[in-house]
Amino acid sequence: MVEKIKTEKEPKALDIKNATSCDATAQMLAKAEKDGVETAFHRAAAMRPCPIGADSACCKHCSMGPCRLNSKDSYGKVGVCGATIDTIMARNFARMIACGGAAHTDHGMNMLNLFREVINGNIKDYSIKDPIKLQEVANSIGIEVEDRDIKEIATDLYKELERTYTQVEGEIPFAKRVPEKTLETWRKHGVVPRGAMREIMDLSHRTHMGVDQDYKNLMTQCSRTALADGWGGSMVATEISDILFGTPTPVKAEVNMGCLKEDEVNIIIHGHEPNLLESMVDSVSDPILIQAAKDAGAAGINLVGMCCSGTDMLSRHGLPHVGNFMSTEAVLVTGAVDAMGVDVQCIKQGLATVAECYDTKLFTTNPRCRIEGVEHIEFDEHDARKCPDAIVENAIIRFKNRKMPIEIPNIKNTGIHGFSHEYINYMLGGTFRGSYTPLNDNIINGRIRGVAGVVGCNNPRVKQDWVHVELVKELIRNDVLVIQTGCSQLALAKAGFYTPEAAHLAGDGLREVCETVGMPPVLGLGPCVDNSRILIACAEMVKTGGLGDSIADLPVAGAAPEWMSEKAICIGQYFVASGVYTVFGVTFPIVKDTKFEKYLFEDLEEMGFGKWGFSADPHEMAQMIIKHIDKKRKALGIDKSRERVLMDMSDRQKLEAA
Ligand code: SF4
Ligand code: MSK
Repeated sequence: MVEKIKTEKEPKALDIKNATSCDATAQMLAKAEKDGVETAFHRAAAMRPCPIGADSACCKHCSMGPCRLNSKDSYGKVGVCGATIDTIMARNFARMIACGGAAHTDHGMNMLNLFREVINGNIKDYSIKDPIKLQEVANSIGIEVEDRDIKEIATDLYKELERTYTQVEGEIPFAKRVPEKTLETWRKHGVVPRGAMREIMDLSHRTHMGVDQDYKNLMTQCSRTALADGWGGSMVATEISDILFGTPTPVKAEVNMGCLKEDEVNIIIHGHEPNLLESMVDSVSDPILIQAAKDAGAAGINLVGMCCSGTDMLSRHGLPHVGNFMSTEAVLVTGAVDAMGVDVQCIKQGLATVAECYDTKLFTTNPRCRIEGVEHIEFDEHDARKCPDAIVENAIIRFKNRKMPIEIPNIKNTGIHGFSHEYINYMLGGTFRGSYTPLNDNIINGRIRGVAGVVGCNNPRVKQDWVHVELVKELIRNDVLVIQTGCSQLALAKAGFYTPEAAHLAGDGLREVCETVGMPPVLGLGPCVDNSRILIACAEMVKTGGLGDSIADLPVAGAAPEWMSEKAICIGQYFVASGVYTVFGVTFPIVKDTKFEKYLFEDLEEMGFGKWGFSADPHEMAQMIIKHIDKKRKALGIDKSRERVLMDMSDRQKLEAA
């Protein structure tokens, strides 16, 4: 029996039914309680969020404070230095963007370093798997590709993309992919990014005590920094991962905790950088290690992904995925996990205690992310098998000595994942004349009302997965095509929306398109860093024509209904700065009825950007998005076409010919 964890205070009872709509997680939470084990769900129930902190109206940027302001006295009171509530909120918002952007761009820079070492022949375990993608990316930023060998192109691409991080003047390379009118707006407002290091440093400096005390000026640098992530660091991470590991194409895959196997050595990799998981695939396929597992009495080695690097491998290779952010502790409660390796981002420190309770071997692998008391086996791509092999060997030992009773929820969901922006092109336009024209045409003729990116985290302050699923249900029912990334993709995959058959849940127009093409009404594009794929899809829609001249003209919107991380705020800001209406759920880190709120929720749109929105209710959120899409359709003069969406035979033939 698992020893009961000592907590300072007994947690308040958790209402499991209202904590999660993921049945596997609910089953494991009930088991955790029986076993006396605490998870983030229990800690959230026991810990009330600080109301001042939640509104981001508390400043502790110097030791004259902390200074707390709130809406009641927001304009009658200032901090000791005189900072107003708008300054304090904007500075706190800016720090979230700087930190969230740093996480993505550091990940991207690591991928670029890996790319350089592969090109130079210093890393032999990886190679360029997708030379066509290499040529396309190089071509998109003006690098000559005709009659040149791959190594030459790759070397030039590396040098050019390094500027994404380091350049101190001028525009980052991927600014060339931005639609001209959107770029004009950026230039007008001075937000075209330089290198991410420069922008993050600049923004962090401004938030220091006694520097930028004009919320509008701060927000300009927030946009510039966030864009250095979306069209910079994150986009590099996505494109280099595709070049090195292959561009995703649709693949059938299984998700949920039922992917664990009682008679096999179960290994979970959880985090964000795909290279560790790529090398794990080699380790678990090694005949010597497989034999070692069999000698220990196992039927084999079962490698599964979790969180975002798991979503990356799910999309790219169809590797099974056992759950999203709020299930990372719960999955250990099965007792079936022999080892879990983690790299960076969204790794709860609480995993250490839960792993100890169930005798699971937990390993940190990245120098940036160590956890007190957890064994560290550093992953070094120059010797890429050392760390994964050690994780497998430890997992086999744990399997051999399993003492824990095992309970694996018997729940698995099959679906189609791996819809890169390139594949959307081929799928809708055909292999020989890939194009976004059929997508644009179906939006113009009203079969598809618009497109919504529903992305982001789980948050134990709301019922896990429920807000994602309710929002998406409502959107597709109203003919809005949904594209997804991150933990949101997993929420909908677990709810069974990733099959072509789920088209019956869509409105008539979207259903017709899905049935004709054979696609689900919800398309998964990969991990949270791959939100950059959504930006490229938006740029392609503008380039294809018929839907306006800038991203701000498109009938599209974004949502992160269960967000929790600073990365999510940075992502939200780069979508807003790119021209997209972006609605967040759970809570919004500002005080209502302030100038800063009006700036984010109204003024930015008037300046030619997108704008922020907030609702904790998925149905209201859906209506806000639909209203916005309809507003854009009206401005484009295509609002009447939805009245003529019923297909006749010639319409259907046109779709099929595409
Ligand atoms: Fe207070 Fe100003 Fe110091 Fe912030 S920077 S803690 S508002 S005195
Ligand atoms: S893992 S950032 S909880 S999407 Fe990318 Fe999920 Fe959000 Fe982490």
